[in-house]
Amino acid sequence: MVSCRSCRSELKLTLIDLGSSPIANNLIPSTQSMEEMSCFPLCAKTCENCSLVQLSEELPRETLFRSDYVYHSSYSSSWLEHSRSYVTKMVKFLNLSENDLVVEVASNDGYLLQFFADSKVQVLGIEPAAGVANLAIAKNIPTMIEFFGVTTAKKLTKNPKPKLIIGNNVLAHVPDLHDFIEGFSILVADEGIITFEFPHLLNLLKNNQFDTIYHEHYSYLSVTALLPLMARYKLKIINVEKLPTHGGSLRVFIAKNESNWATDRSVQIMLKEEAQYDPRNKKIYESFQKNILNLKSNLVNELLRGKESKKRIAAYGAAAKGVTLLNYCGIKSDLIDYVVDLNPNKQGNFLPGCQIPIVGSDTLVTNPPDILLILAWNLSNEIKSQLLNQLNGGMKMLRAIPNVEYF
Ligand code: DWN
Repeated sequence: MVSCRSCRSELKLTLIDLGSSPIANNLIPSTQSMEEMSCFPLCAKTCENCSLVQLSEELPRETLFRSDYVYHSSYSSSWLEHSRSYVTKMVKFLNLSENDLVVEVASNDGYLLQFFADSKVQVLGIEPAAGVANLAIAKNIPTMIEFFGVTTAKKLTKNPKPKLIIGNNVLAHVPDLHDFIEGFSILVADEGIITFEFPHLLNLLKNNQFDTIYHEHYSYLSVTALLPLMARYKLKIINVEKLPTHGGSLRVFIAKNESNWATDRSVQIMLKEEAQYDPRNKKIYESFQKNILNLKSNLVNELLRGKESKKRIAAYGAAAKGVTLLNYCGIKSDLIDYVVDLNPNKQGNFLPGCQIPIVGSDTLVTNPPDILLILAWNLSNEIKSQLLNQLNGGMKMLRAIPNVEYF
């Protein structure tokens, strides 16, 4: 990419260059496989015009969201709870009933739409990764297996227009933002609402969340960058909510410009807050780069110290962000024996690049570590509550984000 995927300005400013890294969710079945060899540049640039942060190189979406896509939304109980409470809120807010249609784009395994279906609201999922989409279909969640954009939106114009369209953690995953947003503007009812949730760039910058930079995430989002993109398709952001999920996310509410929905003051408040941490500001991006280098050296030194004093070290959560962290820091299976993940589709594989085997939680009992590096730091509380026995037995939990520390 030489130009911004939103405003098309030339991209000159580097926020951070993480070298090259393998595709985070393409786990490898064996350390000998050819796929293990493939690494691609991982460099985030900032658009000096519209402030959108984005990867400088773009991999084809078909390479990333394959039929065997391993991220299943239903493996976190706190994420399911978050989804359930959103549904309760939206059913009340929009007075949704069996006559209304709710569409979710990137509906994964039906983790969210199942709660709307329980409330008797009509639902439709759109999900390109066939494996997870078929799990939703098996739960009776009607799901179209395709990438969303103008073509899909036009196919659906014969249906009643959805009163609500949802895009949770999908905006970052879209190479062609114009086609995607135009699709929403075609599909949504005149007085309908669109909600998007996405990890907030502000937290990435403030809390050193550089590990959320990987090829699947083409963009890193803020209200500042989204406003002009929405305006181009006659859409307005009417409300912004802060969420604790994924290390601090935003939920934005969007409506048609010509609708009766009024814009809440939360939008202006957020723009002011973002201006304090603008990625175009030299002071901000230079200190971010310095922090990431410090973090790398602190983490490697801490693990080496552990190894020297004969501690057994393992990791928890074969999260996509863990692949960025470990590969950027050059941490491999010589330092970390294994990584635990509850998702059976991940177990038996290896993290790409660093070649660490993924195992089930029983290994924590059969081969207990002294130090457990939590890669899914966004789910720390949920994970900690499962590991009380091991923690009482002396195991220590370590995290790298926002800083390297035991907790
Ligand atoms: O945008 C994305 C975000 C929203 O989710 C995707 N591109 C992919 C994914 O990112 P991630 O892989 O970094 O997500 P998580 O949710 O941090 O992954 C956590 C991993 O840990 C999952 O594989 C499930 C696993 N897990 C576990 O083994 N035991 C999770 C919990 C809560 C547990 O108790």
